[in-house]
Amino acid sequence: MSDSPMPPEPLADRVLRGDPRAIARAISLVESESHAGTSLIRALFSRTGRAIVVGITGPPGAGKSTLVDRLIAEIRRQGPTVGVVAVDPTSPFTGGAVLGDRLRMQAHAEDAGVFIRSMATRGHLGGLSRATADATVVLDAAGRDVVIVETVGVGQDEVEIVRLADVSVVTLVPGTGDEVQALKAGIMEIADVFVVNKADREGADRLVAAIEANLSLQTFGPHEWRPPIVQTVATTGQGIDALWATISGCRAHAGATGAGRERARVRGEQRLRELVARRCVDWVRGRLAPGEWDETIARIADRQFDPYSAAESVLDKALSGRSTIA
Ligand SMILES: Nc1nc2c(ncn2[C@@H]2O[C@H](COP(=O)(O)OP(=O)(O)O)[C@@H](O)[C@H]2O)c(=O)[nH]1
Ligand SMILES: [Mg+2]
Repeated sequence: MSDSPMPPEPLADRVLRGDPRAIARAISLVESESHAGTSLIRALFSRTGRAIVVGITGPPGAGKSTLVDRLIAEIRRQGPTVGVVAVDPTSPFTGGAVLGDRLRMQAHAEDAGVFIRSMATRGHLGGLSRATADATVVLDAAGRDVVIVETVGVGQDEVEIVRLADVSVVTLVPGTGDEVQALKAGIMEIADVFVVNKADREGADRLVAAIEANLSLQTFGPHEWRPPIVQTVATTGQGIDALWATISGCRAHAGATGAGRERARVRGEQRLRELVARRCVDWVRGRLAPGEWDETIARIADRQFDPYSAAESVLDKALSGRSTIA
């Protein structure tokens, strides 16, 4: 018998076993953009692709968190396990949204079949979508049957996050001009399912008609998924069973028609492009004189340098190994 202690079980193995503390640690690692986080994703990635990833987006206050809370209850009632990543860019400033989400979802705290995590939103542009994508990898690898990503649909980062979902749910509310907002944000094009939440309010039918009118402008092939519109009252749970049935139906449709495979390919390309682009930028920056990158940005801001010429200039310098400031 050896008296040397057993080596600690690798984090990846603990994640694969579904250990909640390992999941939490793993998500922190991928959030910190550390080398350890990257290694972890490398180890886990081949073990993913089983979970259904559902993106829930929409303007602040649309009732997304309330919907997610109800969806969790409905999904758990049917048996599957759930992982949730809640992303709210406003939280670092107000501190309110994330806390509210936490409180609401504490109802599930006793259920080992539910794992909920709020994402910090600090970091560079695109960092949020990358970290969120990696968090879904962790939850998928950990064996969560359904992974829900809640995000405020306001910017490019959020659109990117929605794109990583198998099923994207866009939440709108009557009487708020949301339909116009959604069109502006380009959210309309990425919706697989529309939710008209707060259907207890006046104007729900008008909003449904507006979305319908919008959809009728698009052409759908005979085997193409046409986004259904589901009316819900998240506070009472009304329509939640129909919403979950619609989400499941969308996923089944994607599997049957090959649309899911195509989406996975698009997603793969997107992630590859993003990582290659980031490395290229880092490489270029590394070949410039100290401070030259920031100085170039300042010159663009001051309108002394147009962005096209600036890009060409830094690329030329990096490729030729020369720098004006050096
Ligand atoms: N009347 C009504 N209020 C709702 C409904 N769903 C959510 N709310 C309320 O809307 C507010 C914002 O909800 P929340 O889930 O935090 O929205 P989020 O910002 O989209 O996550 C809360 O006060 C909810 O209680 C609904 O269907 N009807
Ligand atoms: Mg919320």
